[in-house]
Amino acid sequence: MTIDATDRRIGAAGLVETIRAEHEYQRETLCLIAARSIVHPRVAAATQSVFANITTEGYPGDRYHSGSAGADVVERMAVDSACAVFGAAYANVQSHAASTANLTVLTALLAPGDVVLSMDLASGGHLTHVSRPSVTGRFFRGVYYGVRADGRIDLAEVDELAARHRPKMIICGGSGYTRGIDFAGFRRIADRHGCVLVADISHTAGLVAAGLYPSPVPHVHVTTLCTHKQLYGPKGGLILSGPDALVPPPGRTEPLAKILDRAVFPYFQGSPDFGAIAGKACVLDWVRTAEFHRLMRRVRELADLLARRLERGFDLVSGGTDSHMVLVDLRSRGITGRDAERALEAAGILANRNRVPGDTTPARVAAGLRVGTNIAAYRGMTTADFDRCCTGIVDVLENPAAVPGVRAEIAEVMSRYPLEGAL
Ligand code: DSN
Repeated sequence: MTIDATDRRIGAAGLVETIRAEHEYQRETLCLIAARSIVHPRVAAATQSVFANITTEGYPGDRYHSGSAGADVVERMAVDSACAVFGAAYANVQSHAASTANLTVLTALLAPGDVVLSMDLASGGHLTHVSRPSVTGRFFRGVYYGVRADGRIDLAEVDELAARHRPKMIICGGSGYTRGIDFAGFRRIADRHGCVLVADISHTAGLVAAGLYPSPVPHVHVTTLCTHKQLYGPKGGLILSGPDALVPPPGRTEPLAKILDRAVFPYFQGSPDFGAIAGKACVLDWVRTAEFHRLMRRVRELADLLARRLERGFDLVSGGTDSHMVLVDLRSRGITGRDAERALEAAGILANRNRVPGDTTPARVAAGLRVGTNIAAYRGMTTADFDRCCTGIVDVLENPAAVPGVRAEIAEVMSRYPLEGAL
């Protein structure tokens, strides 16, 4: 199935046809985009429920519109589940995405022009962590730590940069860092320099929930995440805090929880999306089950298999992975991330270009390729089939002439794995 991206029709019939075509495309495609998952059908139903009809502002028990009792119940449910899943003392479930959650936290805790120390984009940081192309980089002054030659964070470098630049905030976590993070070590540095510590676990939230990746919640002041990358939930963000929620953060007099609630509403947002909040309540309930924990173990198994297969011919940043994703450094192979992404797409395999440590190419080109296993695990791929697909990836990257054969093979393999989702 191919979709004509230049199709400009409008109207219901065209839309229905496009949804069907997209479903067919996703069904027959191997999606290894590390930032994606599949919305669980129960979650999709909750998200599209009558809660999507509600517009109201404020928090449970303190709304600005009548008839909001159901909204109060569903929001409290999502908050309590978020706290239970992540061992948090505080959760705010109203953010529309992790990007807005990050901007909310930055504006809640800093003044314009304050210095923030975060991971640089090429080493795996995120756009909204005060990177230069983002609004966050315009309002705050970013200084950046990278990774060592072995692809790992160097806490001595973080400490040294904090001593030199006196940041008000340190951010850890990102979208291209494949290894575990020493959140307790980051906290020691933050405390030494009197700054607030924020962790963004958008990419690893499912592994954190299943105890397969370190949790920042006991260690950092604020944790942000989204519910659509590794929680198989609706598009949306969460803001969490552990023991620090009940006390003032550095330089403030009010408890952190109060500052964060006020920052989400009324400072940053009006009415939240109650359909999404119902979806968050639903997915956070599922995340606590043995079924979800099994799924996360499978995500890790497939990521390790992917790393073992790709390391035979390619350089992997950090030499492997502790998460769901593998970052391939293509510089020694003479192809760019963009070329690799396009060749794989032609073969029915979706992955995305990503910059790698020390990358001098623009983000649109990038010298690396990021590959992740959330969707392959969710669709129940067997080890044998996933291994065949890994062979296909290697074949395409080594020889563009392999594309038609690999495309046919991927379509055959994926036809045996159903794809849930509304038609
Ligand atoms: N954060 C981007 C990524 O990791 O691809 C998408 O939101």
